[in-house]
Amino acid sequence: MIASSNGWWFPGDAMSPLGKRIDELFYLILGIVTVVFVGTQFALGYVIWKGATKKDGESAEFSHGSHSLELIWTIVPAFVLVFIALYQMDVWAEFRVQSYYPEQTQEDGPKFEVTARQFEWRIRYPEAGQPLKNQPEPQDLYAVNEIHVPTGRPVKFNLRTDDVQHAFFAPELRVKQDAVAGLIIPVWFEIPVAGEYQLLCAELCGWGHYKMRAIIVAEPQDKVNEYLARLKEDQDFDGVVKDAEEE
Ligand SMILES: [Cu+2]
Repeated sequence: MIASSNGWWFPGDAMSPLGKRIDELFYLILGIVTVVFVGTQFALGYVIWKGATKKDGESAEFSHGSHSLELIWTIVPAFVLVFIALYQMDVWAEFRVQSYYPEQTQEDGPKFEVTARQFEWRIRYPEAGQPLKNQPEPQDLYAVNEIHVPTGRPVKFNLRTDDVQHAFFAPELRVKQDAVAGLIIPVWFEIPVAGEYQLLCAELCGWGHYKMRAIIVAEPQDKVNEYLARLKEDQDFDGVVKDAEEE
């Protein structure tokens, strides 16, 4: 608890609802491990103390091959592991299994595509009002190392890679997903609070791996629309300055 309150483990509080549940799982497992660790240390200390205070002439007790001990330390951990496996299943499904993603993401479909490449993140948005296609469309909008998403609603996007394996890692959102060559992987997150969030590459992908940093800007939907409109303006700009023409 000391480490977490000082921020040594997590980069601050989880900024997504699913991230909070992932943290809870983390603390549950940490609690179980703590109990086991303290328990075994005490047991070890007890055995050492027993041996050290043994009276002369008292023979040691050999427990090697004890059937009941073997049973206990097989069955108890098995129960603990099965419990964790069952307990975390809904979080896992919501995180990774597309049919369990929030309903809104199923209705909306992917909002943009993120393509990792050595060494940057390329973002492709469909034209306003159009669905995202897997093949680029002429009216698509492009950005590099900056993603704009609306706050307060689950957002799904497609993750791919142009070259080697990368990993989409948004530490504050507790999202980490590999980008694998040849696959289009749907990922989702939800950010309730407007702000800027980090995106890193979490797969050593080459000499410039450390440079694969980007920001996720969470803002109200109308701000996102404004941003996309600006992108479109920039992209459609043909280099001809109208004012100069008139002079
Ligand atoms: Cu990378």
